[in-house]
Amino acid sequence: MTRILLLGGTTEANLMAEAIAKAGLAGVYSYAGRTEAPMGQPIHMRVGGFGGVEGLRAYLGAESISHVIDATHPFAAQMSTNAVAACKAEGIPLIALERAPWTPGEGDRWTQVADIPAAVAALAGPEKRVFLAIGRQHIDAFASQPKHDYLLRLVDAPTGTLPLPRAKVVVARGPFDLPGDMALMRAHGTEVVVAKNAGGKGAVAKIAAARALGLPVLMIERPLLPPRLVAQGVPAVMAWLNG
Ligand code: 3Y8
Ligand code: NAP
Repeated sequence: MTRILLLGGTTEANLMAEAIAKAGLAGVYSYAGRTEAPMGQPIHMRVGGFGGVEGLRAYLGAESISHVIDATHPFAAQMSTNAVAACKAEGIPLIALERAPWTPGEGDRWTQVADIPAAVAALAGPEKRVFLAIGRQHIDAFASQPKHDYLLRLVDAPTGTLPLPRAKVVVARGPFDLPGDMALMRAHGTEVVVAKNAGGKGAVAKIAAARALGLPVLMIERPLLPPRLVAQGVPAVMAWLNG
């Protein structure tokens, strides 16, 4: 009896959930609970952490999960690491549904940095108008560079005061588009974009907008993940499920 745990929170996970529902397979879509109102899904949903590797192992057993699909965001490194450990310990097959990273092309002015602290360090120097498009969880790291004029794009309105004295907030949930991001960056007078190399289509608009506007991008590279079976698309995952 196939019972799938789909670790979600991305565009790819949403496409995967549709394929699971269409195939009439039993599956659970799992959100971390980062946002106030996560999108509905065509399969059963659960929201919230599992409680580390041990909590995930207990969940896999209690729910008689037969397959785990990790379709989380490339920067959700802790979840992906826990999934590898828990599935290995429980002897449950795991596959990761990944999207290729973006690569710089003609007209791109990227500075690739290893991680968030390196992006903060790269912002030393004269004050700038910065589009900080990395979400909410790592804004605090940029408090050590308070002089910049930040534009923040968040999924939910911030609660409490922001750690940046000069920050303008836009509350918006992707996927985003090129005209919208060009207009947003022009209105803000953006001089540099800070982005995670998420890959995929949902967050790429700001990268294309930076290229069109001739702006530099501080591109944060993906965290390293433990080795695991990887698929680049939904059909490959469906083939693995039916394998
Ligand atoms: C809760 C689920 C879909 C899936 C939408 C994708 C695309 C739009 C673009 C910018 C960059 C950012 C952020 C972003 C994008 C998709 C996808 C993607 C980037 C939702 C969602 C959840 C989250 C969590 C949220 C993080 C934040 C990151 C905003 C739902 C809408 C910056 C990543 O407030 C918070 O705590 C937000 C946290 C993790 C990164 C961060 O560190 O703050 N995503 N995003 C998931 C959960 O609870 O498990 O609410 O419906 C999903 C999506 N966000 O087609 O519907 O697939 O990547 N998400 C980044 O890529 O840099 C925005 O502004 O240009
Ligand atoms: P993370 O740092 O890798 O995970 C931290 C903890 O959050 C995990 O150990 C786990 O808690 C819980 N968690 C994460 N994803 C979960 C999921 N899908 N279901 C249940 N619990 C989950 O994760 P993150 O970077 O905060 O990402 C959280 C969610 O947002 C994921 O669904 C991810 O796909 C989505 N997302 C993230 C980004 C990003 O930039 N990071 C971008 C777009 C979407 P326990 O240890 O208690 O199990």
